[in-house]
Amino acid sequence: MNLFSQLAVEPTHEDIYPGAVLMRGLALKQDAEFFTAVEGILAAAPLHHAMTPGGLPMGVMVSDCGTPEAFRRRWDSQNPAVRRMWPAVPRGLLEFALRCAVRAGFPLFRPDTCHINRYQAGTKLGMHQDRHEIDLSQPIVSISLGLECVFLLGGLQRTDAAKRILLEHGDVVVWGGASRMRFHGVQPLKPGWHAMTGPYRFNLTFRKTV
Ligand code: MD3
Ligand code: FE
Repeated sequence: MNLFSQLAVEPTHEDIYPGAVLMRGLALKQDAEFFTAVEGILAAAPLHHAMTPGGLPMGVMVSDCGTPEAFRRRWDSQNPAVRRMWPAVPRGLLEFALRCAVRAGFPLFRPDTCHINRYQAGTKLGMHQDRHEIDLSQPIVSISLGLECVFLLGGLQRTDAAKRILLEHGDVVVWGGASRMRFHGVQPLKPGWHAMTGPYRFNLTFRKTV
């Protein structure tokens, strides 16, 4: 654990690359409120295994909340895990995501979904681009809760060298502009225990998808 980041009085503001802003600890003051909101979402929209484009189950478990319009765009008659309408994005989370985007220089961010990833020991996320959203001028806001991970941030080509970034409980990253289409992934999670989330890491990503 990076003790410095947990003890810092003020959140940081680090430009990793143009358009990629890391604000360590920005969610710490409201971490319990946010985790309670996550538990509420998961009660209404249970976690299920993410599927590869080829239809194979992935290690990471996922859920979503958001608007009916966003749900309709994502709804997949082939995927029995997602039958029910999504719950709305909880107001506290939505307002926080908007404030994060403004801080990072994206005052026009209008998210319609919050996607939840849950990792446990050994779960990884291979290098990929997020290209399913329609309006790529809109950034993605991400909040990490629970166990730390090593995040890999690459370039616009899959083979570009990647930076390794430690993401810890309470860290917020905004990805937009020239960094929106960077390849990225998560290294296999190390086993551990977090006082709030137990053996898990949660990542919330707020997006505009419609
Ligand atoms: C970097 N999630 O759900 S944070 C994903 O930690 C995803 O669970 C990771 O990648 C996680 O798709 C990473 C979010 C993130 C989202 C979009 C990005 C990082 C990004 C776009 C460009 C660069
Ligand atoms: Fe991604």
